[in-house]
Amino acid sequence: MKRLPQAALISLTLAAVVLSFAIGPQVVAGAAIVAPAVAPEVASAGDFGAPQGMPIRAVLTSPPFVPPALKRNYPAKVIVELEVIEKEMPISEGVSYTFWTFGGTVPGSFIRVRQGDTVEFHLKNHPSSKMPHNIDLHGVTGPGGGAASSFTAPGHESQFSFKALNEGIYVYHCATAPVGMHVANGMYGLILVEPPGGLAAVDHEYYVMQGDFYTTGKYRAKGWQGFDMEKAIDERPTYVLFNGAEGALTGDKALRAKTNETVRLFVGNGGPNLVSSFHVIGAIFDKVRFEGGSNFQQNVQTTLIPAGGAAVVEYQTKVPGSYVMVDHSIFRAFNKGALAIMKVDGPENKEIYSGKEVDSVYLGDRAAPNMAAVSKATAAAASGSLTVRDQVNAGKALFNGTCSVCHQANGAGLPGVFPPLAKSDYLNANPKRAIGVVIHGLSGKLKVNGKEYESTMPPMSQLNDDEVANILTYVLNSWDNKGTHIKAAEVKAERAKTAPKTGPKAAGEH
Ligand code: HEC
Ligand SMILES: [Cu+2]
Repeated sequence: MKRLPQAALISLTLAAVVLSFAIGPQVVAGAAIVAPAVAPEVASAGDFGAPQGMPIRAVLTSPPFVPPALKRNYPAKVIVELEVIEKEMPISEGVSYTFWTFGGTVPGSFIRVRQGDTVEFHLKNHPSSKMPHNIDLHGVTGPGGGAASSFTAPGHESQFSFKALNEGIYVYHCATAPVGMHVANGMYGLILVEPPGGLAAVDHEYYVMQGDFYTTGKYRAKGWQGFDMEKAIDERPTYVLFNGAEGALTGDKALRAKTNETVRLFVGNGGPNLVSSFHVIGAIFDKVRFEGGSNFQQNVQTTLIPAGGAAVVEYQTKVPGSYVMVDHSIFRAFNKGALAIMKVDGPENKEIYSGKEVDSVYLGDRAAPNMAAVSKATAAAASGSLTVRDQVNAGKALFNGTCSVCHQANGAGLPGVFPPLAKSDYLNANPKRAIGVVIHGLSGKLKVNGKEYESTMPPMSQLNDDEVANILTYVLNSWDNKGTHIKAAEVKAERAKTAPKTGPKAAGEH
């Protein structure tokens, strides 16, 4: 081929492309210059004849796991049995929520079939359920995607069949009225319809799905939280989460890989309201099948995943460390929970990256969460047995990542910029005044331990009353400070007041 003139080469290439559409990808094998925008594994059509062989029971997996590749070369009858279970589960540390689930998890069980398969779908609704439910699979061709045929009362089962005509990654969800409420309670998942030749082999496949949640209480307000219909209609989520709970994919539940491995993420977005700007900090997606379609995009930093949509994201791990997955609508990541971690182990690769771990910079209290101390304090407060020790332990976990960014982990501050909290005469002269500093922020001239500061501390109003009380109790009992303690009720009273003007300008004014 090398000796052919340019024009001949181009026409040959074009012929190969045309042929590949007419007959199949095998025709162009070896023609490396042809870089079709269509993955070779998706170009072939399915075989849509009658199902062959014995019926097969589908393997379903709970997130973040994905059933193994099918490796089947004929269309079969595949039986899927999925049970709806309404259950209370943690949505954040010390916070519980009554989720409605497909298979007991949020997102629901992952389903994997082959293009051309006839799927016999059995939807059960557990007898303990209070609501009827159904299922709409976006991989179904037919009105309602199965919803009309699958309305199932508590304690009942319904059945319908469909042929998986189109390959791809599809969202399924409940479509029982009020639909938004069923989806907001966690009723969604993914079904993969493999192309007949399967997907290219990779080292890891994981299942991650985003959803937005609406609770009556504030973010991280402890105890059981109900669904808030008004917030949902206004599209003001309390939580935005991967896999249904804050911390579902962090700490020892982080996704794992080794260096120089290939990773494939099936990333869905259940919504009900938000569109996800899915991003992995420190990784570039080698390949994205955006919107779950057949075309792919290469070298992608952030991919948009619509509500009720999904993408297949692939990359190679090269440098070890913690890779933080976020919705890059970034308040969702750091203030509503949309944060997951993939931990990559292996030898350093200084040629590609010379730096250090991302943990402390990006993650704060989410890197090595000791949120158990926080829920212990909450439980103790509820039962009236809260000790200063409980508050200090909880406060320490919260201080790191909230206050330590500026005042430093040892409370020493930064000369001329952030005043010290350790042995601070300003703090110790009037410990209760610090409540207002945290809630309303502080700006203007300030003297701490003989040194002048004129800067701005933003209000930390995202913290709830317990959190502020515990953080300040920790601060006041550390680094040779005076050692009093602050009660949640005192924080509540201070919050009710309007922000006082401190010095020449108040926080937020310029
Ligand atoms: C973004 C940086 C930043 C963060 C985060 C921050 N502070 Fe501050 N803090 C400041 C600055 C700057 C001042 C001084 C403001 C001024 O000059 O008027 C200050 C002042 C203070 C003071 C009074 C002065 C002193 O040293 O005693 C206290 C108390 C305090 N902060 C506590 C906290 C606590 C508790 C947290 C966490 C809930 C926190 N701060 C988070 C920047 C920050
Ligand atoms: Cu439902």
